[in-house]
Amino acid sequence: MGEEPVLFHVQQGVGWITLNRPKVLNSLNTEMVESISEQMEAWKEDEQVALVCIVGAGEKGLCAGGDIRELYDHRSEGIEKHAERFFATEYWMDYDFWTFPKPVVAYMDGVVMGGGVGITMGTSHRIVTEKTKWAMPEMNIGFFPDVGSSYFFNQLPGSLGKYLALTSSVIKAGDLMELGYADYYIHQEDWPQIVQNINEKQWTTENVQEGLNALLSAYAHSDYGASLLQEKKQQIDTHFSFSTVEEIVDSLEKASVDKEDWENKTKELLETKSPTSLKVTLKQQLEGAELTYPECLKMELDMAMNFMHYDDFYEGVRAVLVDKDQSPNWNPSALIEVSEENVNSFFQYQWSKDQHPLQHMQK
Ligand code: QUE
Repeated sequence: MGEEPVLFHVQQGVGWITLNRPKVLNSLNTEMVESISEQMEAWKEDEQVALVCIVGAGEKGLCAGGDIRELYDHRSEGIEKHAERFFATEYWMDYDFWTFPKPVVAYMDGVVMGGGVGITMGTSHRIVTEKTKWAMPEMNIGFFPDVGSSYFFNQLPGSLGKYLALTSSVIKAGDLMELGYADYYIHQEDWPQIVQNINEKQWTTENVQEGLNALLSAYAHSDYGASLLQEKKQQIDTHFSFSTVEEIVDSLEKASVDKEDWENKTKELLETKSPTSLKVTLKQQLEGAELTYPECLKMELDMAMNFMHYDDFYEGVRAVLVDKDQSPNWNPSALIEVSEENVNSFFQYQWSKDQHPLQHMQK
């Protein structure tokens, strides 16, 4: 493996993308999202490429998210320029995958979180394994679930999207298959054989649809296990249907009969999160219900930029990724102290006239 953070090669009609920073779980930096976006634009038109496959280097998984640590290190100089370039390009890259006219295989083995979810959500052949661990974990670091989550969480039934957004819960293959966030469940040990089969064939626009479906179906299994979310769906729908975080917490508290029950544990989990992040994220999910995918990305870019001026974000990154003490001091520390005005301010970012970096995103 070379030192490049992303590797590209074309073989037998397949464009391969390998996220290549295994030491940081292939987390995405500006250089990576720029080069992937450029390569996808080129492959879109390239007749030698009938199919794209994206994989992660190393044993741990596809991608842990954005390189948030890198952003944090820019906090005292030029955070704005840096953040704008990173988030705008990352969301364009997500949009490139979402709108790509050829099949894209995403091998979602191991950790698939945050930015990794953003890449894979728009791909056509999403493969999960018994090792897949999937989450939008941003609520752990005083941020918000971005990369299109205001769109794709709103596609889930009932209040499952709000639950996943607010709790940052990690889910696995059974849930991903049942939710429609994954297309094929395979056993991890079969992946090398699948790659070999892909490499043995010359892929063309004519044979790719049928050939790819047949190849992956031959390795797909249906023993992906129970959907744990479906088991809790009724409770989730009851307690997360509200439009304020206070009502959600209240509802869980009133329904709890024992400290060890799901209601109390879920309430305690919410209480570990930044009160501001919780309120902003709930509003984001409510707004997203009315928006298209590109409109969601535009809203999220405004939000991401506003989060760069918000202390809880730096405190969350410090507590989880830098000092790793896992005990952030949120400010304000209680839901009641977060005003509606404050929440609303996260949705207004002042680009100069017609300068929103995603203004030309269409569909
Ligand atoms: C929330 C996040 C991220 C996170 C943890 C969170 C995130 C991210 C990583 C990360 C990066 C490199 C690593 C690693 C984790 O963790 O975006 O283990 O080596 O990139 O709670 O948003």
